[in-house]
Amino acid sequence: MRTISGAVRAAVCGMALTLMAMPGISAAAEHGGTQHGDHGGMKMGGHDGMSGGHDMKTGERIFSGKVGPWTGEARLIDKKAQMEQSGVSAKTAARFAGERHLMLFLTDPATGKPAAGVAGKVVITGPDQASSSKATLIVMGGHIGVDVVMPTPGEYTFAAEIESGDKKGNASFSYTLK
Ligand SMILES: [Cu+2]
Repeated sequence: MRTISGAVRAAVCGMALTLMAMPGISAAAEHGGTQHGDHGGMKMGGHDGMSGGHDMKTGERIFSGKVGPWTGEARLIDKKAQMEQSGVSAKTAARFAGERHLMLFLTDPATGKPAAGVAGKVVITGPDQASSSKATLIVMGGHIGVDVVMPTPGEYTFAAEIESGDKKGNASFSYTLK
């Protein structure tokens, strides 16, 4: 087993994971406009101050292309910068230093609508190549995502595996942190 060093760490919000693991609730989130409520659940898991608006196409686009049968787009949000923009104190924003939020948007090319029922995992490898971590992508309204800690500058690679029923797709992309 590979050791996960401090260089790459994917933080998964346990609360959201629990909620999303229950099919009834995730279905309600898709149809009932309760996405923001679900992100309220994330708040309890420590994402305080994260507004429900992160489902919009915010952040930086780091990938765009085919992911198996879907059209995919990956975006990365700098949480500290987002916090600063939201007007919280510098001290509060500083708590998010090094934290990014990875979002994957998958759409069905036939309908242009978000792909239903997608789940996935992503392996993140840090600049030193020696450390990597595997994280579960959690359903969050219109995207699947996870918080990623990226403390050191350099190139990070992301290898995502997505599935929905018998459909599967892979995407690999990288991001250079300055
Ligand atoms: Cu999200």
